[in-house]
Amino acid sequence: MHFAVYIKDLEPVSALEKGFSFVCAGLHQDGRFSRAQALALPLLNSWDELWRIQEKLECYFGSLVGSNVYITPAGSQGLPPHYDDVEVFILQLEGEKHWCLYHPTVPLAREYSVEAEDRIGRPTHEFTLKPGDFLYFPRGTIHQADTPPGLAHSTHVTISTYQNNSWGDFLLDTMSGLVFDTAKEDLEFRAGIPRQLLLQVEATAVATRLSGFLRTLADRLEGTKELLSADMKKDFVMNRLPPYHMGDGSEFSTPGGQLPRLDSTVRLQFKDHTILTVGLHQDQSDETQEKMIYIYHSLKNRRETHMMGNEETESHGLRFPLSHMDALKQIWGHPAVSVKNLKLPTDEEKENLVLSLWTECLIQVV
Ligand SMILES: O=C(O)CCC(=O)C(=O)O
Repeated sequence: MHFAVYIKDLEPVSALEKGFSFVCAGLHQDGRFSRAQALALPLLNSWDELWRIQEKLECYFGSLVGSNVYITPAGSQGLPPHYDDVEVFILQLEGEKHWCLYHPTVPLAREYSVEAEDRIGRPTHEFTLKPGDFLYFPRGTIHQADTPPGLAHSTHVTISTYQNNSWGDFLLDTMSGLVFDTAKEDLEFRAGIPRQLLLQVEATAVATRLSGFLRTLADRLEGTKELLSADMKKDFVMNRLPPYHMGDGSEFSTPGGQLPRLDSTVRLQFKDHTILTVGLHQDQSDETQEKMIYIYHSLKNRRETHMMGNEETESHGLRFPLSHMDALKQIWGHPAVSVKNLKLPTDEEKENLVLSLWTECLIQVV
């Protein structure tokens, strides 16, 4: 039998006494699980440490990074054999944990699933982690773990990333924009589908027709400089952690240093926390939707809403017309640029651009 409880408000110590394993997600979110945090706090320097690690990893991978802490009593097992939809990094914090890893039944799985004992075969790897040991296994690896009998319970932190971050996801994210753009210029894409097509059961003829459209899209894609991202970029930047900081974080919300002017040289700061993307004008409801440049950043994100994906999460950033792309690429592509050399027609536009970026704390005068 496997027993695991996911902690929300439950008292972790009593869960352990009852022989349950407990799993706590989001411990880096200050104050969210005060009892569980108090129990496991001595194992890391602080929960801020988890914030620091996860934030660094989000910059490195360019993908959300979550964490769970698992505390399992001696002589027990929390979860049955299963695989996850994420890349998994495990750090053993206290006690020991015995692990068995198996060949995936679904390599690079896109979902979590329990796997029946009779389907998993013999372990490919079997070992025991001790405090300080670190383990990585790829998405889809079947695994199970138990705490050996004895006195001590086991505590480990699992850090995971790359959920819904495959080429397939990226294709889905960019396809609609590409079709939208192509349809503006290609009459064939705007032609009506045959009468009663939606009622047809036989798909062969339609599939042949669609593959022709896909070839057109592929050719067009070869020469595309800007891809429209539907959600992936924005979702990442909105849901990720803010930069790690010790103080009140005012350097991310209040612009500092000299105000940029035409004769200034400026440089981008917090590049790892900023995304530049092209999207459709979100306030326009008519059909002639215009493309705009969106700059999103995570400087003002809150730890408390990390990966919560709820409606309260707001995006922070700026919007510019496409005509500003070259100037923005200059700022993004060079360590420092002189404002008067920016590729914009007027000095006023150059100054306005750098002022907007400075107000959002994205650039500084050097
Ligand atoms: O400790 C366990 O029972 C399983 C832990 C696990 O699946 C994980 O850390 O990914």
